[in-house]
This record gives sequence, C-alpha cells and structure tokens, in this order.
Amino acid sequence: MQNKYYKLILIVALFITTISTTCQAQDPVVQTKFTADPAPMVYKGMVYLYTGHDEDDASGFLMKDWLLYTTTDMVNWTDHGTVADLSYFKWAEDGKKGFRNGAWAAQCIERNGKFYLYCTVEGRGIGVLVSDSPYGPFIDPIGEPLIAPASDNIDPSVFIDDDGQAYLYWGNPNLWYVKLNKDMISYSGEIVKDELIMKVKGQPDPFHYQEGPWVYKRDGHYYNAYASTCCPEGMAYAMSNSPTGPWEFKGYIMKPDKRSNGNHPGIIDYKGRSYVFGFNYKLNFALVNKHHERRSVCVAELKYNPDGTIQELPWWYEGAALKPTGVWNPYKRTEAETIAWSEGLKTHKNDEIGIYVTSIHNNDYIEVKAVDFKKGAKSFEMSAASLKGGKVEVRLDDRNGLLLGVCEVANSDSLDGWKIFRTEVKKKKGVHNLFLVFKGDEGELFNFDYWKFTK
Ligand code: FUB
Repeated sequence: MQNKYYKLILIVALFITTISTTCQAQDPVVQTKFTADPAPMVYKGMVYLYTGHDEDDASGFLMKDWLLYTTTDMVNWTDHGTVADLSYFKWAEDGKKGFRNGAWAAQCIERNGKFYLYCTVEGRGIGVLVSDSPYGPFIDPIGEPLIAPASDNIDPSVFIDDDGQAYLYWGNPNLWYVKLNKDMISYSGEIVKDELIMKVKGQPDPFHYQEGPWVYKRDGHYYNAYASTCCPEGMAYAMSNSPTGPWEFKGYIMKPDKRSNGNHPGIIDYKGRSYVFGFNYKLNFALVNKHHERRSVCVAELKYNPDGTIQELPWWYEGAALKPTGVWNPYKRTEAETIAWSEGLKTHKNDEIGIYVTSIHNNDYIEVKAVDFKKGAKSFEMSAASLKGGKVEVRLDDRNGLLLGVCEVANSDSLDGWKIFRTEVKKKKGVHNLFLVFKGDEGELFNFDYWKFTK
C-alpha cells in the first residue's frame, strides 16, 4: 500500500465499505493496517488488544511482529504500534532467511504485576516474553522455545484458574495443554492431548476444532472457544466443569462464512458487557477480488443465556453497531492515532514522538466517537509537521457535518518539524462524533501527532 495508485484504491474501497456499513464502524477495528489473531486483555479498566500483523504486500502469511491497540470505550482505539517482533526470540532466526516471517497468534496475560506474552513463532515453536508493563518492552527470559517446534504447536491460549494454577493450551489440528509453573515461563508435568478432539474414525468430529483455542472461566463455567471447521473457519465453543475437560460441544459463536477463510476468537467481559473478537478479510476484498492473507480484526457484542451458553451471532457485517461504553474527553491531549474509523491513513513510529498519523491526503479523515464537549469548546489545536501543509476541517457527526472550524497547517519546513496549529471553533454542546477531515493539494499533506480542544 506504499504507492499512490494503491492508496487511491484503498480510499475508494474504504469509502464503499463505510457506506455499506454505516452502522458497523468497528468492522474492522483497525483501518490503518491489516491485523489478525486478536488477543484482548482487560487490565485496570483498559482493554489491551494484541494482534498479529499481516504485511500490506502479503499474499500468503507474511507476519513479522505483534501490534497493540488500547481502548476504554470499545469504539475509539489507540494504536501503540509494534509491541514485539520475531527478533525478540534469538532462537527464531530462520537460517539465511533471518527473522523474516512467522509471527503468528499470541496472547498476553498479567500475573503479579508482570505481563507474559505467549507467541507462536511458526515452525519454531511457542515462545514467551515478559515485561513490567502491558506496553513492553518485552524480553525473552528463557532464550529458547517454551513449547518445542512441531507443526501442531501454534496458537497459545493462557488461563489462570481461581486456585492460581495456570494452563497453556495450543494446537492445530489437535488441542494440547500443559500446567504452567507460577513463574509462567516454565511448566510441570506431561503435555496432554485434550479430548476436545474426538476424531473417531468414520465418525464426524463433534467439535469441529481446528485451531486458535481461547480458554476462560465465567460464572463458574469453563469455556473453550476456537476456530472451528476448515475452511472457511467459523468460531465455536465447548464448555466444561474443569479447565482440563471433559468438554461438551455447545455450538457456534459465529458460523463459518466464505468471506473469511480463517478465524481466531478472543473473548472478554468489559464494563458489564461481553465481546468476541475475530477477523475477516473485508479490507482485502474491498481492495482486490483475490484472497490474500490480509486480514482485519473485528469485534461484536456477545450475549450469554442464563445457563451460560452463548447466543450465536450473525456474520460480522450483519451484526449491530457497538455502543461506546464511555465518552471521550476532548479537553485532554488525544493522540492522532486514537481512531474509531479512518480513511486513507497509515500510522508510523519514530523515537522522538512515538506513533503518529501519516499518509494524509485530501479528503482523508479520522472519526473519534462519543466526544463529550460538555458546554462547548473555544478552540482546537493540533501538532503537525509538514513540507507542504494543508487544512483540517473540524466537523461533527458526519464527514460533511457541522463545521466547527478550519485549522490551517502551515509548512513547518520538515516532516520532523513538529509545530502547534490552532483555530477558534463554534461552540457546540453535548456528545458528538468528531470528524477531522484533511484538505489540501495533491500529494501527502502533513504528519499529525495529537490534538485537543480548549474551553
Ligand atoms: O495468523 C497465522 C495463523 O492463522 C494463526 O496462528 C492461526 O490461528 C490462523 O489465524
């Protein structure tokens, strides 16, 4: 997606996608990159969403790093960029090929203030990284795979039971588990082949288990959700009275659909609601009528029945829009990479300012949902760097909605020359979706670091 032609197609595709999904703005969650294998984690009031990363030019799997996004309202997601990559595992160097590929599914969990990120290094086993913060930096504490290389050994899911016993599950097409020690970086006892797989010769597999297990406990029930059937993959689940089974197949969370060759569930409870993450190929198919492993993470609200079973969801495109679980405060600094929906943009990172929004062209935009202006703002300011400059139209509720003001972004002489630009804005009270619409001549206009309103 580096060249101009590709970007033009992306803008048109996202425009069509937006029109056809005006009420499903979280499909996909991220529009600036291709993301896969979602692993959400709730910690201290924040959702941390770790994802895999399909490269823009991937045809098959081309995955080099793991990304992190956060939210406190389930609709506005802040991009934190790469949280770890293959080079973090020195043992993952693939001969002459280096660290070029294989950053498959991962999951992060907190224990006693430390964060453990279990990562598939495809063909080389499952590794574990540790950090004092969910944002990293992560390091490899053992210097070797935690789970040895084997074709089955992908897609780790980690779960800590109420008695403190932690389990690691993984596998395709078989499901395996082992008891982790309290240090979370070693295990004790046998690696067990789980009975979730009941492939009896000549009998249909009642679980349709394929890969991507996601094990958790809720209201006394143990759940094992997973990518089911192949291919296309849907998402199904089994329940049990114990973390090691026996499991009973309960049904689909979402049926397989030819619009998504693969799948990978990640499930959380957050602020009184439940959510399932997975992925589809919507952005890929909006761009080209050809299957590439260029996937996009999606999220939908999940509902449980009183007996703990899960209500089956329709396919991503047909589900209800997510309701924000909070409002956004526009009077504090907001990173430009906090986005509910965007068109035509990319994000990059540098050592000076961290993540910023780039590849900004005429008519590209950012939407931030449920922004609470309270009694209304006086002015808007933003930090940008440019060789060319342009304008930002500050609008409400639609990309063509009420114009509050126009912020002129002058040439700041360099793409690293960050400067603050301001405009007065019309006072408008209450909660609105904010649209920052970029305007200018042909070509890249500027880079954008953060914005805020003043009262
Ligand atoms: O993303 C690479 C692999 O594809 C994952 O590890 C599997 O779960 C499938 O989603």
